[in-house]
Amino acid sequence: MAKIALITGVTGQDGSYLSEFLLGKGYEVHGIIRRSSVDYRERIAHLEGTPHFHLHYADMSDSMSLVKLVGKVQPDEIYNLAAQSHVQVSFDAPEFTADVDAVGVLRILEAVRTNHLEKTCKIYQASTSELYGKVEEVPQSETTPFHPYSPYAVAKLYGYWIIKEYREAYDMFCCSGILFNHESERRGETFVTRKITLAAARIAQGLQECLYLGNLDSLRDWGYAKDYVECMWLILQHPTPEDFVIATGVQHTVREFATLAFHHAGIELRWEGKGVDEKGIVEELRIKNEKLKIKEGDVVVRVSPDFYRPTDVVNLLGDPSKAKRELGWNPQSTSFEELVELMVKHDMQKVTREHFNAAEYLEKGIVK
Ligand code: NAP
Ligand code: G4F
Repeated sequence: MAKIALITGVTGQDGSYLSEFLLGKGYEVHGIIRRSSVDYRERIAHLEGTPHFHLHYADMSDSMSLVKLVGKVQPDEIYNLAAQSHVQVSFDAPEFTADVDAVGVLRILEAVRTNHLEKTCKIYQASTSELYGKVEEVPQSETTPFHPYSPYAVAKLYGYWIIKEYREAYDMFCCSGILFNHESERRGETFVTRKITLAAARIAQGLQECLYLGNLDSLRDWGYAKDYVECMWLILQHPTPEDFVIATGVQHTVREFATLAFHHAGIELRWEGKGVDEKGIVEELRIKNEKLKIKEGDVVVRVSPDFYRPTDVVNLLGDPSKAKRELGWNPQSTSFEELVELMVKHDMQKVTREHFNAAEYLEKGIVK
């Protein structure tokens, strides 16, 4: 009998990779989608219609929908990935963030108990390095104290503790993966890495002149999302329910990410100034394109305080020793350099495909 997995957040970056991973392992995969006026399912469009992949309408803010769905699907494993996952947005929509990211976890746990599945259904909770927030030690491990530093992180802290509570109170197999930032070609376009790779691709193709960013000094431990979803599964296959830090153990600044991304787009940057006055300037152009709007010496990156946060987490570096030792997971399968390169390559092609092909068709009168 194939194992049955239920994924909340199936339309997101991680949900899409996890679906592919579990289908590859022979699972029957069920995913929760929510109603929206625009059906945004680009990341899982290639899976729709394949056998063993099923989508259901429900919402993390709607207990009844979750209870009914868990009862219908009878999952062996639940991967709770659904969240309002943008830290800056959580300052603008803190109540919604708490409802989905904190109480939503409780609703999943209660849906499992209501359906009397607590002894058979394992639950993975998408916890986060944001829990360390205003960090109390570097690097951060499973024993580092938490100090959440945004409404998002505070909501996720509730999720972390309620998972632990149900594990201890009801002997449920539920665990947290404390995942550090992980990115990919499917990363949401307003997270800093994807914002940079898309802008570098647009600037290199003459479609944008300048990229505006916030805190360039912020340090992150960035890994590749495709590598990280394997860990979610490994955590639920571990003999005992435990929490794990998942990270690469290497950190870089936002500025370093931008320098490397522009390099792969054919633009060498140098940096001048400090704080809001810092600028990324074109040192050398290695691309020839008559549509290009920039030349050497032009400013292509500026700082805008609009992207500063009321409180910002600035020094994340994970210690993945436990995951390496107990799960046999390799934190360095994809290096930082490989990650940046693959994201830029993808976005260079995406920009060409979406813009120039359309423009060419328009010029030739193919599309009216
Ligand atoms: P993401 O791309 O933003 O995806 C979030 C998913 O949650 C989407 O499928 C979204 O659906 C769904 N969702 C949001 N609100 C919902 C609601 N009320 N009901 C049902 N579904 C809802 O996030 P991700 O990067 O894949 O991250 C997955 C999880 O890991 C999140 O919980 C995130 O907080 C956590 N995490 C991420 C990272 C990271 O670096 N990526 C690191 C640590 C932890 P729509 O498509 O309909 O919006
Ligand atoms: O890419 P970010 O928005 O990711 P952040 O805040 O680290 O959150 C992501 O990772 C968490 C894991 O640690 C997840 F839990 C969470 O769900 C999400 O996936 O910002 C990274 C850093 C921040 O310090 C931010 O201040 O980049 C800085 N930054 C600088 N300029 C910017 C920008 N961030 C964004 N989004 N946009 C900017 O223009």
